[in-house]
Amino acid sequence: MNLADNLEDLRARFEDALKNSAGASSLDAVRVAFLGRSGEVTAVRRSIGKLPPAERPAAGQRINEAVEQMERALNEAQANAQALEVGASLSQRIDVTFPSIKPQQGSIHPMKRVMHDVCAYFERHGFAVVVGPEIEPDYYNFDALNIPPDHPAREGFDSFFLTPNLLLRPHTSPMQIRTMQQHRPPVAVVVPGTCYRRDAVDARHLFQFNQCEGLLIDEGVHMGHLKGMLTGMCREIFGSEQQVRFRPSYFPFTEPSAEVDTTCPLCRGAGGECRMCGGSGWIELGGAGMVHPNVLRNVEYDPDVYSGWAFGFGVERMALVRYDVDDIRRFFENDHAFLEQLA
Ligand code: FA5
Repeated sequence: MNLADNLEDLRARFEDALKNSAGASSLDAVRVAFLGRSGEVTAVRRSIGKLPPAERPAAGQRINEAVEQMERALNEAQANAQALEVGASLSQRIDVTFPSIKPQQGSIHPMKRVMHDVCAYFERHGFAVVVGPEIEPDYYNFDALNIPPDHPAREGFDSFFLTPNLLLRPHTSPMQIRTMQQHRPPVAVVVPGTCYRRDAVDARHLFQFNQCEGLLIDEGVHMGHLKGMLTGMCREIFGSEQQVRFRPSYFPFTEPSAEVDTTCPLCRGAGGECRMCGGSGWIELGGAGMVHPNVLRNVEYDPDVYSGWAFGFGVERMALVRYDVDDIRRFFENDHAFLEQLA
């Protein structure tokens, strides 16, 4: 076959191949087979070397023309194929009833929700919400609360000291003093806030936790008011079915003092080997009592005129009970699956 016949044959086969290919990938295969570096056109080009030198330039030009035509045809076919593919994808039906992927949504942390609800309960009863510093000197944490330096009750508040006289507050009770220093009676405040203790962490203890403190001072305030308010708060937070008991206790800053317990959320009062309540069937929610006359004197309130009560409840402990959680550490593990269940 001479060069002209060769080129004619090549062009005919190329056109057939284009016609028979469907889609961008088979067109690309045609391009490789004919126009690629080891394709058929290259083989024809090589045959130029066998021609007499005088015929070579004309032969080269004919091949180049053929290649240009083939490339044009290929580009056109590729553009058509692409347009068909886009058209096909646009005409695909969209099922608008198909369930969509639910976006992850944040929610208020369960501890914060309890804190908010406790504050809301007291606000409804005329209390103001106040907050105070997390770093306090000895004076506010202990001395002014009738806990002098050598008092054994200090050991109950195993604290993180920053300097010999400055510590991360182990309870919210310092705010009793700060509030009474700033206001004359009547005083009615609730104090939510974070506290820190060097406690060993277990199912009901953290080293960083939250308390809600309450303080009411006026003339004629008595223990019955305290019991009524705390019983109402527990009903609101846990519902009326949850059992709550008041147990005589001791705090240097209240007299008389009580601790408030509720049925253990893990064993539901059965006790035994329960790792939450240690077998008692109850867990402690907080402490409370009538403000000690010495504390009133420390802020220059006359204990013969004014009386009052205070309480301090653990917020995570309340959340344990409200949400039926088996371990207090869960609140700080940032486990989305757990938090989503309570959202
Ligand atoms: C106090 O902190 C007193 N300030 C409470 C008080 C206030 C009594 C006003 C009288 C008048 P107590 O150490 O018992 O008390 O702590 C109160 C509550 O805080 C506990 O019942 C518990 O619910 C919570 N709490 C204490 N330590 C931890 C801890 N390590 N982890 C989680 N919660 C804790």
